[in-house]
Parts: sequence; structure tokens; C-alpha cells
Amino acid sequence: MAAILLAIAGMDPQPWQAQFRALAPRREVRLWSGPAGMPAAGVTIPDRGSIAYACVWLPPPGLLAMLPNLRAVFSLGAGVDHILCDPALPKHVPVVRIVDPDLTMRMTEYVVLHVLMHHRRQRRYDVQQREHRWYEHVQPPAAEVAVGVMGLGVLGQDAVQVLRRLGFQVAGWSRMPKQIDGIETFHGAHGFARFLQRTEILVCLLPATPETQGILCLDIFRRLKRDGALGGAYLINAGRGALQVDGDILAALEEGSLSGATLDVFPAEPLPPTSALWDHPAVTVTPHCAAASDPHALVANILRQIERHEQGVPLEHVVDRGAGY
Ligand code: NDP
Ligand code: OXD
Repeated sequence: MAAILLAIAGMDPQPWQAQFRALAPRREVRLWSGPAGMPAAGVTIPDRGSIAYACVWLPPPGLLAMLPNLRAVFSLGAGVDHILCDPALPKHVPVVRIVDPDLTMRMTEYVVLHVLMHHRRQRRYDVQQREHRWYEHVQPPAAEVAVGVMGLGVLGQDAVQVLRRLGFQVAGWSRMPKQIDGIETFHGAHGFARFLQRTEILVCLLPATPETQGILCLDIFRRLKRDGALGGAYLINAGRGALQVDGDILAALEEGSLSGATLDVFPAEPLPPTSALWDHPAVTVTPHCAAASDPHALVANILRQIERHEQGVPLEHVVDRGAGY
């Protein structure tokens, strides 16, 4: 039976290995783990020729090129930027991303939690509690608040539906046109300005690609709607850190084009201890945990794909390398 290489940096490999062993006891699963950013030069993989599948998170660049009989690469998350950035990535091997209800629900919970946190002024109440101050702020109804989601893929489409059910005015922006019941949709460069201009809470669920790099910058924060029901604009980024310019977020908070931000992802992770974002009173920082990949749900998903592939069924959720997601 074809072997699997589990190559993991930046997270604990043990639960993944244990889950592969539990669910596929007859399949050989070899583990490589090490620090993120390590080059493949120092890595030794015994009997490389027997490996047909690689399941990876932040694999060392060059590692996948060392596997001569590789049939597919599976990301251990929804994003694939950590794989596509490898200049030596074998050209004709499909790269598969995770689409799984467990991961999708986790992201929707995160988005809803933080949209509501800004909408319901929770940070202000947290401060008041510490000061023993009893004061009720004016609370606009959700129906008067415009939320805009950048990225209407698997995660974005689920989040917009739940936000809509909560009563928000919800819009989404994607690369290609979309029609989603009850959601105002915009696409492409020409739809971007109108999307920003109607949005008070901006949620980013875009992948990191050459086109989206640095998209969350001062220029777009200035174009958000600040005179809406919330009286300010808010940013929630749970897409990728490469999309955001940290200095621009701080500048936007300083000048008032943003009134608050929730950030799960950063250009440099872990966020350096010296970053001013940690202590900013209007910023919520979470450690790239918006939708954690849970081996209990995701290993079964990957093994199902491998088994189907071995029976001749085409792989699902193969990424478009040209588009970068
Ligand atoms: P999908 O591939 O399903 O969706 C991506 C969406 O982004 C699509 O709607 C796509 O448009 C849109 N998009 C891509 N490029 C552009 C562009 N240049 N302009 C406008 N829209 C664009 O991805 P998922 O929804 O599954 O995941 C999204 C991202 O979320 C992942 O790539 C990952 O970076 C991040 N993520 C973060 C996690 C965390 O814990 N923080 C966990 C999981 C994922 P179109 O529909 O037209 O193709
Ligand atoms: C993912 C992530 O891409 O966890 O799934 O960031």
C-alpha cells in the first residue's frame, strides 16, 4: 500500500500521526517534523520512492521535490500558500486543500463572535467592568449595520449566511461574480470601491495570493463607511497575514478611519512581542486560531480522498495553481 509522508512544522505533529495510525493502521505513515522555515537540505526521508501522498503544514521548501513518486499533496488546512510558495514544488502533482464542515463551522463561529463583539461594543463593556462603571451604550439593531465579507469561497459563503440570519446587511466580494440569496455581491476591481463604501465591519476571508498581498492597507480603510449605525469602521482579518499591512492598521486606528480591529493572522507569526498591536486598546489579537485544523475531523477527510483516488475517482478541492488558491 502506498505510503504517506506527514510533514509538519509550526504545530504539534503527534495528534496527526496518532489519528493517521488509528484510522489507517495498514498504511505506512512516515513523519517529518521540525521548525518552520527550515530548508529541505538537512532533511532525510527514508525510502522516499515509496511515498505517494504528502500531508503537509509549512513543509520545508524543496521537500516535496525529493519524492519521485508523489501522486498528491494535501494541505492540513484550507490555505495552500504555505505549499505554493515552494519554488521547487513538482509541477504536475495536484495540491488539495481542506474543505470540511468542522473547519468551516469553526471559522463561522470566529467571524460571528467578532462581528458581534464590535457590534455589541463588548470591548467598551470589558473596560467598564474593570473600572466598576455601570453605563449602557446606544445599541443599533443589526439590520442597520453593514457587514462586508472579502472572499465568498467555502468559508465566506458559510459566514455570510449566518450573519444574514442574525439580521445584518451583508455583502460579499469575490474575484468572479456570484449570486447568493439575500446577499449583495460585488466582484473584481470594479466592484471593490462600491463594496468598501457600503461596509462598516470588513471581514477578510481571502487567500494569500500575489493579487491579494497587502490588500488590507490604509487606502481601503479610508474608503469604508464611517457614518453608519456603528459610527465607525471595523476590520476582522482571519484570512492571511500577508494580506494586511500592520503599520497601516495602526495608522488607520490613530486617524480614526478604523475604530477597532480583530486580527487572527499576521505578516510575521508568531506576532513579535514588540508589535504595537498587542497593547493597542482597540485591537483584539488571536494566535491564528480562527479555524484550527482538528486532526479528528480532517484525517478522515484526507484518507477518504486517498481511498477514492486509488479507486480512480478524481480528487476534490484541487487548487488552481495559476490563481493561487
Ligand atoms: P476558497 O478558495 O473557497 O475561497 C477563496 C475566496 O477568495 C473566493 O471567493 C475567491 O473568489 C476569493 N478571492 C481570491 N482571490 C481574490 C481576489 N484577487 N479578489 C477577490 N476575491 C478573491 O477559500 P476558503 O474560503 O476555504 O478559505 C479562504 C482562506 O481562509 C484560506 O485561503 C486561508 O488563507 C484562510 N484560512 C484561515 C484560517 C485561520 O485559522 N485564520 C483557517 C482556514 C482558512 P472566487 O469565488 O471568485 O474564486
Ligand atoms: C488554514 C489555516 O489555512 O489554519 O486552514 O490557516
